[in-house]
Amino acid sequence: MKTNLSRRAFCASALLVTRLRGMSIPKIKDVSVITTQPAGVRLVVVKITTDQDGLYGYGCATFTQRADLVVDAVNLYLKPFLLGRPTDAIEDLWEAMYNSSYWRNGPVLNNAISGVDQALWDIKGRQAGMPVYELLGGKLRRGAMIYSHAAGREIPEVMDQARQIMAKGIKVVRLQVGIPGMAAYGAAQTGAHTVTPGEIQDDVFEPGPYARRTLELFAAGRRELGPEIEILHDVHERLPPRMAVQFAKDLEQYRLFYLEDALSPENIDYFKQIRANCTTPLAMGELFNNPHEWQSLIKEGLIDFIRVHVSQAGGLTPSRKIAMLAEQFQVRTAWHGPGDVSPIGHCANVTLDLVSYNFGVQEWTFPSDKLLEVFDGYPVVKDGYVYANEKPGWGVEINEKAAAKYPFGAETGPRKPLNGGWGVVRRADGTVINQ
Ligand code: GCO
Ligand code: MG
Repeated sequence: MKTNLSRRAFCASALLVTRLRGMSIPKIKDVSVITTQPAGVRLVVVKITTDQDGLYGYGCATFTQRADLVVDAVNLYLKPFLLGRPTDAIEDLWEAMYNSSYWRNGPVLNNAISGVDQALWDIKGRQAGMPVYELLGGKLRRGAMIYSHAAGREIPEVMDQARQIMAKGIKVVRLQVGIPGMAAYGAAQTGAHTVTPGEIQDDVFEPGPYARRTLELFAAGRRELGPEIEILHDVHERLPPRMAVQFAKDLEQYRLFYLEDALSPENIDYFKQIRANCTTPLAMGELFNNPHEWQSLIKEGLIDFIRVHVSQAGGLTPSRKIAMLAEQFQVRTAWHGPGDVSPIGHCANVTLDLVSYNFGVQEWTFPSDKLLEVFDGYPVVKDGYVYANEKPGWGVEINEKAAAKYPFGAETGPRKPLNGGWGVVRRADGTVINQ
């Protein structure tokens, strides 16, 4: 009895809105998933088609290590749930999807919800004939400052890459260097040891050699690249907490723009100790899926940059709220922007960068030709700033025929059987560590 009443009231108000607006509210006619890996990384994009000809939208749902599970979450659970519903009720649908699984805040379901959420914002922008940033109150800045990655097996290689990046007018550079005989994050591997002869080869990493070599890297960075360039580094949660406190302190002299993921989500309590021991700016968040992970860090001012992966948080709708919370506590944004974010996701990042007063920096991945063959409308970078493409919605069109040319499964080598997933990283004694 009660449900029918609210559904009837809901439809009646929709009719009233249609009459008042003089245009009908589109309904969700189909929900489909585009999977492609033109740049070798598995990307997942949700497409929502409406009952109005030519009106559809795209959203990023990329969780590359478990991409197929996100596809199933959309097809098996969100599609039947969404068909026939109005596309304009974005917040309502977000809450409905979020609560529909009862258990919530996980990487697979959040990415599936994100794909739908971002597609609905795309539809609303296309309907309004405006870029999504206009729907969020318009630009606070013309473009968003980016950072780019300089990496190499040896320090001189990293310095050369950094100079090339600086020559393009880019003002912030991430520095990562390999560790001889080990598997460092963000830099070319220099030969993995096998822990147990004859068994599967797992990567080996030792925190001591990594920390010492990275300190040499930043000494060289300041010496060779000068005091002005902003430099940053990603620990990728590879240090035991006590060492992370020491490392952040030892790096203080090199005036980093920020130090990222010095701790794993499981050890965020140690941020208090890093704060108590040094002034190195701290960034965290790409691994967060649950509001409890970011709220206390932001409210207690234990980080300076929030680095959430927008689709891992559930899309544009929740990420906007994270940005607004962070603004109240002087925490700036640095949305996660690696190669395992689709071009749609990069557009969502840039949109948030332009409309959030507390914008900090945007991690940027430059597109390959194959990626541009599939995705048209990738935001453009000029003199170290990325600009919106100024087209309605996200302004991205997908060539689905080209997307089909790059199906999942192109991985080679020991990763092939892992379906885009990652292997294992171990200490020299065989202990498994965070990736
Ligand atoms: C970064 C990240 C990435 C992640 C990757 C996981 O700062 O860009 O740490 O490199 O490791 O996105 O799939
Ligand atoms: Mg990172």
